[in-house]
Amino acid sequence: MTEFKTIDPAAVEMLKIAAEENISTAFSRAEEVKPCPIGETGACCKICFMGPCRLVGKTTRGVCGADVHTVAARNFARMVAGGASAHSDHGRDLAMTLLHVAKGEGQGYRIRDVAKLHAVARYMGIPTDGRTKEEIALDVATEALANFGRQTGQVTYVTRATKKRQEIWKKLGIVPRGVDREVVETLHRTHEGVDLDPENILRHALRTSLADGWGGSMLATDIGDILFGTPAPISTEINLGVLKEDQVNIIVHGHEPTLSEMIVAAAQDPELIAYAKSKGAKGINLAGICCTGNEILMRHGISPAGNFLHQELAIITGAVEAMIVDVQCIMQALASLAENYHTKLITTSPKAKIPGATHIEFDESRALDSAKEIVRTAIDNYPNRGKTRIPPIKNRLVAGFSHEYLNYMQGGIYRGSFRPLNDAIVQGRIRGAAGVVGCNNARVPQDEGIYNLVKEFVANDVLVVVTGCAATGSAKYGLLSPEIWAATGKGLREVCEAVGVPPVLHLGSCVDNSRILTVLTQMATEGGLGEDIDDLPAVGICPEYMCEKAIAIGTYFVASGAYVLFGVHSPVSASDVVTRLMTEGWESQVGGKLEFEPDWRKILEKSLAHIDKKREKLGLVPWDPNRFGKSGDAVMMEYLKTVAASK
Ligand code: NFS
Repeated sequence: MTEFKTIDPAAVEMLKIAAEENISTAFSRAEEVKPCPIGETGACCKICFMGPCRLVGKTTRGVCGADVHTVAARNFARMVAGGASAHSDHGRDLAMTLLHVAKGEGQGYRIRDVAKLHAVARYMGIPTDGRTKEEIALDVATEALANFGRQTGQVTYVTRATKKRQEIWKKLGIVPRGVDREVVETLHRTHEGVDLDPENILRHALRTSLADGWGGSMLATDIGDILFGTPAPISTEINLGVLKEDQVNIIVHGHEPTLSEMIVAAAQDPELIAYAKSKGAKGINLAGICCTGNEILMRHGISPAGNFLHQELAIITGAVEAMIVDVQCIMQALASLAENYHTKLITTSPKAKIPGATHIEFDESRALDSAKEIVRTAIDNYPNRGKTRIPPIKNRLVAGFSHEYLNYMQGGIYRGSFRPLNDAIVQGRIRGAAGVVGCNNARVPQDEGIYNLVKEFVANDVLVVVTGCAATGSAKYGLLSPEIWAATGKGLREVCEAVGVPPVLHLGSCVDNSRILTVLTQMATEGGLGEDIDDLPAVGICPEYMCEKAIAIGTYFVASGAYVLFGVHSPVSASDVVTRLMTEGWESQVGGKLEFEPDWRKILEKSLAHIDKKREKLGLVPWDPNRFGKSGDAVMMEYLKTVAASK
């Protein structure tokens, strides 16, 4: 490790400059601001004004008598509600956009993927025969919006889970009704003096998380695909080296594709390109940060400039004319940082303003015009650029794996299924599957856990799916490029070569973790690997979680039956009761469990042990690293060499 908490050489280069110029970043602030040792463990209660009560040492109860178990459970449930709100509000916004498009409003948007619209309509029981796409879209948007305010019944997509899973949820009383209802109920239950039983609080946390995973997030993914296209493999470059010396560099940062899609369109507008040239630039170069970066990467091949901890570093290059942000994961520090450079920080959402930033509200009714106005502001800023220092560091990556594409690649349009994947797992060519997802966290070395885990999984014949900042954190080091083949286990390599996919599949942004739910459900129902997600030899890992959204995601994977491991530290470590409820307790109730383990090596050990245990339980042959590798491209190349030599 370097003196900086990152394994990324591009980040190191920028952090050296920041140190020389006395510029503060999240990396330096993480050294200066120590985490509160009480809040960090979940032992601080600040939900009423007799406190805050800090339940440490001899203090075992707060003024109201709440013990540390109730306090830690309440804190955790509120994190789930916060995370579920963020992703689900994003889903709601997309449903609103679809509604506008269906009504012929929403300038610049259209229904791009009619096949996906029909598939979603089928999930929702909406008729499609003889109807226009606008008529169908109107019903789909209306049904999607009903998921938020529904008071009784269930969110529409509950029926997409396996029958067994639906039964488990029903029996436990955690079938999510409406997104808003579950979130509000969490806030009510965790208000002072309401639900004081940790087990009962945590059970509702499961329900709230399900409203996110199988509700708001899944709708966000589906409607995003309808409006902007379902992703298919696409290749480009990644890291700060994608910024261009001679072009207007615009970074879109945040989450909702409604904004970034229009910025993509505006940046390709010939008039604006000519305008950029009139200012002395050779063109307009768009790059992404965080999940909005993943959205436009997946659908347009726009290069990501980095993940969460790169947002400040991009500005320090001095080469960014504008950073355009909407909602989520946007550091307040960007505003004061940008004052040191010519970069304009432009906020666009009425929900998210930052003191010191320029606010240009993105108006969806005239979306394209709004986007053009924002891009023009960036171009106007190009002549103000001073010294630049773009690190010449980038890597190639392949992204764009929707679950539809995964299905298609395993047999084409007519015979697409998950059979080949399931068979490969049954035979032991593929040992199991791992999802590596989530954020960067300035408290731990940037990308270290993500990189090492993905690398080791692949070497051990574990197929990996990645999303969010973990996807970016893998791609920056070539793990999503052909370079990875040499380090891939023999069995996994054979399968991937036969099917024509890499061993690390980029499934998109964090709302697209819902794509993983769909993939896992499809694997479970395909046959040969049990009946439900908790039967699969699979794990979910969030090595560097940073925010509440990650907690909500982890929780809905557990509620869906997955073994989930988080890095960093446990936000409930103050309570052995809560820790046990989330592990043994949840495992007995829903088949999945949530553990926190700061050391990535231990995460790896536990993951592989879990995968092997599930293989054994399914009665599959034990994984043997040397059993396969006698076919495939690598062997063919060797064979061809021998043939050539013998001539
Ligand atoms: Ni996910 Fe996306 Fe990144 Fe973490 Fe933030 S961008 S929604 S929360 S930091 S992965």
